[in-house]
Amino acid sequence: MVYAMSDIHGCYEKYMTLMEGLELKDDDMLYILGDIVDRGDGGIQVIMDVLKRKNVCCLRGNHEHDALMFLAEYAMPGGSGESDSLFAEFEPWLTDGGISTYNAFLALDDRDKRRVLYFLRQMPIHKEMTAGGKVFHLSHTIASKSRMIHPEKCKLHDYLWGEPDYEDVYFKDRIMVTGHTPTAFIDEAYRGRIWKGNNHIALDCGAVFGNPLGCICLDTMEEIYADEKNIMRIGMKDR
Ligand SMILES: [Mn+2]
Repeated sequence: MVYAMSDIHGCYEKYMTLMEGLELKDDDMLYILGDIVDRGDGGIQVIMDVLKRKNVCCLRGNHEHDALMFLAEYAMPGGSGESDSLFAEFEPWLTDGGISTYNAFLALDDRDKRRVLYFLRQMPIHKEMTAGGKVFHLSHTIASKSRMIHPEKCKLHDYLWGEPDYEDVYFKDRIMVTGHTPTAFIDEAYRGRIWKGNNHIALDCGAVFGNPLGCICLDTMEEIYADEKNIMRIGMKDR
């Protein structure tokens, strides 16, 4: 089975509850579509857990991108040191939850710091894969349809900060799977739930804003939700 989730944003307990409920088998695959880090306190813990697992693939979100730029430059031995200008440049990231990742990173030993930076650096930007006979395009976010129908012209920015048109079908033969935009912003009735429609699947349930962390099985369209302690499954007939 192939699973996808997104926007853990440091919610380590919800992530662990979900992972215990999923019980990934050797031939299962879990894609995490970015924004593992920032806001909540446990983003680095989630990365350390992912590093122990073989069948989890993490795509880059805008928060990983900023974290990598800042941490590699500032928080490593031989970096630029206490630079006020760097702090000023990354002030939007630090105040949008980056400070919790920065503090957790500083607490790591040098070996783990290097492992985390390597992890952040190698994160793919987007993936296309097949599950249950359907083709899925996975990325943290996507830009408007008019840009995405020319993937050869798309830039990194489109996949990290793009604003999808969820009312538009981008491709008849593939489903665009994204995080980044909390589903309550697409339809308030879907607060805390995965949103599906128009060949889109939107995964960001807003876990860090008090909602469950959502995960979808792309083979069966089963939805799995976790809070800090409990797991809830919404069956396949709910497609
Ligand atoms: Mn994001």
